[in-house]
Order: sequence, then structure tokens, then C-alpha cells
Amino acid sequence: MIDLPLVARGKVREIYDASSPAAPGRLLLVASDRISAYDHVLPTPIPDKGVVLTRLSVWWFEQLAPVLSAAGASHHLISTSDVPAEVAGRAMLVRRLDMLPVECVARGYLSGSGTVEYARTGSIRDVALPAGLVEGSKLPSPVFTPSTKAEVGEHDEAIDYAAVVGAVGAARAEQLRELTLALYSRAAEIAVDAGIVLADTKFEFGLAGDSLVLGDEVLTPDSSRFWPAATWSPGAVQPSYDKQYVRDWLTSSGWDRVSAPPELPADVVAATRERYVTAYERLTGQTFA
Ligand code: Q0Q
Repeated sequence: MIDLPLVARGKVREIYDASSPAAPGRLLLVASDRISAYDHVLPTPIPDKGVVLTRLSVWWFEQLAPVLSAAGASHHLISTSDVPAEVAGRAMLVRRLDMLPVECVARGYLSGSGTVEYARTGSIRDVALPAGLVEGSKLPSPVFTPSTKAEVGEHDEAIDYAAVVGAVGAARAEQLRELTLALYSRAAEIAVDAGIVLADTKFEFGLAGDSLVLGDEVLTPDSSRFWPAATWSPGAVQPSYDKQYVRDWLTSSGWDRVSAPPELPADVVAATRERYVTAYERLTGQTFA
């Protein structure tokens, strides 16, 4: 148990107040080994998931620093070593920001809730899309499809660009849109070289004074859809790079997706851990060990 005040608890991570008189305005973002599937947190942890996803965020912050600085922005990461021993490797010491009330989603491919809305309206909120797209289609160019942070347990709700303007003003809204798309495009380029399709991702930004700062975790399989590039084939739900073994086993187990989910068998846990490690090694070119 971390001896710091808890600020917020998500499904698979927590954030603590790490401020002190000597070092004010700091938070500790801690990633757990918990995994979520079908909107349930599963009872079986995936060993090293928290460490792998933290290392991925740190690596992406480094890769994307030039894109951030070109936009006059920065990121919130301070340190991964100056953290409590019990969470070493799966915690980030970050600057406390005034978080903006917008989930900044970039989509390069049509999937999930996007496909549902597109099938009904031919667009995602106010973002019109060409006709004839199907689940998994690559979009002509990446689109900014913001959403609001849902209350605990609900899904984020897509909002119009006008709602973003209403929330943060026109100039800041445009900056969020442009930076979200620039960060996504750069990351998608890097990912495809690693055999991973970055279908979409969600960024959270905050302010430090009047400067825009990229917060939260970035470009992990928990904040993004990672698909194996080798099996990408529009027209059906694409297999998740990291969660497909878990989803398939849960389906085969007969679980009703409403009651408490069952424990995962050891082989599914091991195969899922391997997917996280492989994604990290392919993306970064570094061995996880
Ligand atoms: C902040 N969150 C996310 C969250 C539950 C994380 C507050 N640098 C920051 C950050 C960050 N990152 C936040 N607030 C101020 N400054 C991020 C949504 C929620 C668990 C972990 N909540």
C-alpha cells in the first residue's frame, strides 16, 4: 500500500498526490497488473503488465517530445526513478496539471463505437466520413473524435468539435485537434514498422500556466487499439494485439459477461504477458528483461 493520498482510482491504475513543500504540484501515476475485458476488471493479474505499459508510456513520451515541442507543448513526466520502492518500474512521477475536460481521441481506422455511429449516420458526430467504410477500414486520413470523460463505469460519450470549443475556447480546441492528430500520425508511423496497427488512441492534456502539457499514459494498449498488422483485414472486428487470447478464452468459458468474471488459466496469462512484452520489444527495439 502506498503511503500517499489517493487522488483517483481507475480500473487498472491509480494516481496519488506526491507533492511536498519542497516539491509541490506532483502526482504519482501507478499502473497495476490488472487487465480489463468486456468492461470488467478480471481477477487474475498479468505479471509485468504494469511495468511494460509504464515503460511504453515513457518511451513514447521520448519519441514524441519533438512533436510536442514543435507545437509549443510538453509532457508531464518528471521521473520514473524517484518513486516508492514498492511500485518501482510501474510508476511515473508527473507534474500536476489543470486537466482539460476533453478526451482527445484520434482515429486512423474505423472501429468500435465509431463504426456503430458511422453505420447510423455516415459520420462520427460532426466528422463526416466517406461512404462504404466497414469495421476495421483505414480512414482516408486520421480524424479527431473527442469525447467527454464518462462518470465512473460508463463509456466516454463522443462530442462535437463545437463542444470542445465551448469547453476550452476556439484557439485551444484547434491546438488540441492539431496536436492530437500530429502525435497519432507520428506514433502510427512508428508502430507500423513494428508490425502493429495503431487503430486509434486517447490522449489527455492539461495546462501548466498557459502551456499545453500531454498527460496521462500514452499510446499503451490500454489507451489505444493495437492490432497485429499481419492480420489486418477490414470487414470484421480486428483481433486485439494484446487482449485477444483473454477475450477468446472468456467467450469459450461460457462466462455471461455480467456476473463476476472467472480466473484466467495460466497459459492464457502467460500468452498475454508475452504479447505485452513482444509489443514493447518490437516498438522500442529494446529487450524487456
Ligand atoms: C489526472 N487522471 C487520469 C487517471 C484514474 C489516472 C487525474 N498530470 C496530471 C494528471 C495525469 N496524468 C491528472 N491530474 C492532474 N495532473 C489524470 C484520468 C484516473 C487513475 C489514473 N486523473
